[in-house]
Amino acid sequence: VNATQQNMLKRREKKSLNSLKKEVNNIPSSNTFSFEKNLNQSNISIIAEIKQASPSKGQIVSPEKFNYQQIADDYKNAGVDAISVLTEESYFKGSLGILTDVAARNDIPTLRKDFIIDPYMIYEAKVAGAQIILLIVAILTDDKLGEYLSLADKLGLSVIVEAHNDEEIKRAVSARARIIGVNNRNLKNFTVDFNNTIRLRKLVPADILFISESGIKNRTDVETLEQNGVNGILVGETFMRATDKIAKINQ
Ligand code: IGP
Repeated sequence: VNATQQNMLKRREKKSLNSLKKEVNNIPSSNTFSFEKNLNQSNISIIAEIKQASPSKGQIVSPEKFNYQQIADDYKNAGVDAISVLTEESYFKGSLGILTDVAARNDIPTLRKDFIIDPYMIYEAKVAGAQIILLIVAILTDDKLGEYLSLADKLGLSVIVEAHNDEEIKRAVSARARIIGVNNRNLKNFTVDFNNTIRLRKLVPADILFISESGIKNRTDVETLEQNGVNGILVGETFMRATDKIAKINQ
């Protein structure tokens, strides 16, 4: 086994569920749910994403320019409400290490952005320092969705429940999601459509917080969403490509 292989093995060496549970018990319960309280206020909240690559866009920033600590500092200085960190390794080139570092460096709530399909990943998010997780309705059964929502609640994690169509919105509402996120990007053909999001907003009871995700490029987009009752936006690529992130966020 050469050095690179050794590193890869080390990286993939996972903690047992039991040791994760023990670590969770030692985390002080400060700051819990502060993101949700923020999202409930009248001005639109911004979740800025740290993402090196994506399936639809390939490499977004070169690995040499992917200084995630600097990016997190810029997001913090721009006054964003939360930082989303991709932890999925194959398609988005993310990692749990990035999330852990970003969460440790500042007090802004962090979101574990991944395809969560196991309670293990929820404990992992908590131990990494996340305050929010994403649960995608399309990849979970009703039972799992309910189970993961209660686990998150127990651990003091907020959940953005991602839905794409009428049926999934209904499932998210029945599961008692407090925050629903609609992805403007159609995952089958990668096209971006705000109209679908605006239509779905009307199906969600007003007391459930609503986040619009993906493809948001400028002030006009934000105003359109704001006028249609959106509480928060999730922006990745546009901020990742901006050389002056603080200026772009405050534009
Ligand atoms: C950010 P964009 O177009 O601003 O880079 O999109 C975010 O919405 C997107 O990364 C996303 C995502 C997801 C990624 C939304 N839902 C689920 C992975 C898994």
